[in-house]
This record gives sequence, structure tokens and C-alpha cells, in this order.
Amino acid sequence: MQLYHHPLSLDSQKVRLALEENGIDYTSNQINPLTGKNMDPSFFRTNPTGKLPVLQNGSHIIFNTIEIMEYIERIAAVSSRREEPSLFSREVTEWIHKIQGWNPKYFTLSHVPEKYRLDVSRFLRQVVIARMAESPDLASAYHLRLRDEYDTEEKLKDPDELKRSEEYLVRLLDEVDAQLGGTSYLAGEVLTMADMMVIPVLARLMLLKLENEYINTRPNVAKYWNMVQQRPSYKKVVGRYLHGWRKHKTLVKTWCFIRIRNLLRRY
Ligand SMILES: N[C@@H](CCC(=O)N[C@@H](CS)C(=O)NCC(=O)O)C(=O)O
Repeated sequence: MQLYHHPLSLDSQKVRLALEENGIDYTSNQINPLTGKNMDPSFFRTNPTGKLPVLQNGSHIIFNTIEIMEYIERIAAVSSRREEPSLFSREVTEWIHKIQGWNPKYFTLSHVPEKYRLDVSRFLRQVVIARMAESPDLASAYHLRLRDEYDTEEKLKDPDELKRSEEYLVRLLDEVDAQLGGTSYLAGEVLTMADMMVIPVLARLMLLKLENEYINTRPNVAKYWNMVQQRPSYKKVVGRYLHGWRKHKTLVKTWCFIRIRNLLRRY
């Protein structure tokens, strides 16, 4: 099984936590969307949205995060010979959809200094244009990506868009806090896919250095966050990219790559 992902992509983290927690082997293929590697025709042909993560098992390719989580759950049920390989409970399903309903893109980008954001966005537009010229048969899919890049820039100028995203996040965290007041994990007393969905959201707030505002103000979320950070799956998939040299290496390498390519106009 092949997984195309990036350590700092939130949806990739959800899927990798699920794979690790269920002890499922996979081949890891890292693709950095900030350097436009997800626009390479070989990847684009598999997944014309260019988004991560993508799970490929033989000829079976899935690029919707919830569908990947369901697929992993089914594999885990079969390999542990569970009596009834029924999918998620109602609570788990509700949490999964609620959490996936938060698009982290605008919130994250609005916390990145404009200087970096504009350079990355300009670079990515140039990459799409260059790939389109190389592979004209994919032109319509690349056009959609280009429009997506412009839309993102427009939406970032719209305070209402950002307000909606922040309000959704606040509501979600309040609900998570209320739930964790009564149970150890998000959907009860055992760790489920609902937890694997929410942990990367908390990690994103850490990455953006917003934990005091969003996590520490909610005592049950703060306690839960301390607990889940001790899990080996978290340390392997998220933790080691969030603290220390690995985080800086990933971000600095990405930034240097973009600066140099922009300077040389090589896309
Ligand atoms: N199709 C995915 C979307 C996943 C998604 O938005 N992935 C982000 C990273 S978390 C991405 O690939 N961004 C890079 C890009 O848009 O170029 C889903 O709905 O589950």
C-alpha cells in the first residue's frame, strides 16, 4: 500500500495516525505541496485535484480523507478478525464529519506572514503554468488549480471568510471540550478514528503557536492534548515534525527552494 502525504499536511497526519494506531504497513511517499511537487504530471494523473493524502492499494486509489479512514478501519477489522466488521459508530461518524468540516487552509494562511505567503502563492502559480505547458492533455485540471490559487488569495482578503473559519474552529473546540469533560477520548473511553481526526487540528494550533489562545483556555482539551502527545503514533507522525530541528529543517528547506526557484525563474 502506498501513501502519498506530507508530514505537515493536516489531512495526511489524520491518515498516518490511523495507519500507525492500527499497525498497518504502508510505503511512505512524501510530496511537498509548498514546492509544487503535487503538481507533477505523474501525481496529477493519479489525482487531478493535486491534494494530499492519496492512498493507493494496487489499482485502488482513494483521495478523500474520510474514505481513506473508512478503508483503514475496514482493513483493521479484517486483520484483527473482528466479528462484525461494521464501520464507525454513530458518534464516531458525527465527529469525523464535524472535524473534516473545518477547512484549515484560510485559518492557517492568515497566520503566516504575508511576505512568505505571497512568495509561495506566486511560485505555485508559476509551477502550475509550467506543468500545464509540459502536459497540455491535463490543461483543464491545471486550470482549476490555477483558479483555486487565485480564489485563495481573494478569500484571504475577505474578513468574513476568515471569521467564519475561526468561528467554526471555536465551536468545534468548545464541543470537544464539553465532550472530554465526560469521557477520556472523543467518542468514549477508547481511542477511535474521531481522535485521529482531531489530534492534527490541535497540532496545527501548536505549529502556529496558538495553543495558549485555543487549547490552554479549554481545560479538558488541554488535559487530553497532554495525554495524546505521549502516544508513540503521535510522536512518530506529528511530534517529531512539530518540535526542534526537524520542523525548522522542513520549513527552511522549503523556503530556500522557493526563493531560489523564484530568483532563477525555474519552475
Ligand atoms: N481531498 C481531500 C482534501 C485534502 C486537502 O485539502 N489537502 C491539503 C493538505 S491537508 C493539500 O493537499 N493541499 C495542497 C494543495 O492544495 O496544493 C479531502 O477532502 O479529504
